[in-house]
Amino acid sequence: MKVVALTLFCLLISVNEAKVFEKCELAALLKQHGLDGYHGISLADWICTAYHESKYESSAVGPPNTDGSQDYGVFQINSRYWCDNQQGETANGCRISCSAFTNDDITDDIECAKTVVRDPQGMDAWVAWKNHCKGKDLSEWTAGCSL
Ligand SMILES: [Ca+2]
Repeated sequence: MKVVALTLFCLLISVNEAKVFEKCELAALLKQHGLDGYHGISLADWICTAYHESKYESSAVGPPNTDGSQDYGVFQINSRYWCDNQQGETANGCRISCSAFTNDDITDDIECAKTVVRDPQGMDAWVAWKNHCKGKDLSEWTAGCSL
């Protein structure tokens, strides 16, 4: 019985695929997938944003927003506008299920972030970026990383 319970526990862990990235690990991934300088936004802006949105946690799901929508993954992508969480109205701008943003493969998260930043409001879509990163010296966010 104990063995079964442990196996089930491990299975649940692996299905959930939760991952907290290291700063430089995430920076390398974002660069690899073309975010460094994408739409004029520096890699440090993206790292600063991801930190303040999710603390680099791939499985992060935010508490409901005032409109009932929720935010998903390292970039806390919103279900009202960008992904479908099967709970209410969505523009689903990235044509994807929100659950795709909570596993440890962030390729699709990155692609959706590109779509978000091409929208007229740009990086202002991320409240954490506006509050913590916009107009600041962001050199710390990529310091010490071999990129
Ligand atoms: Ca993903």
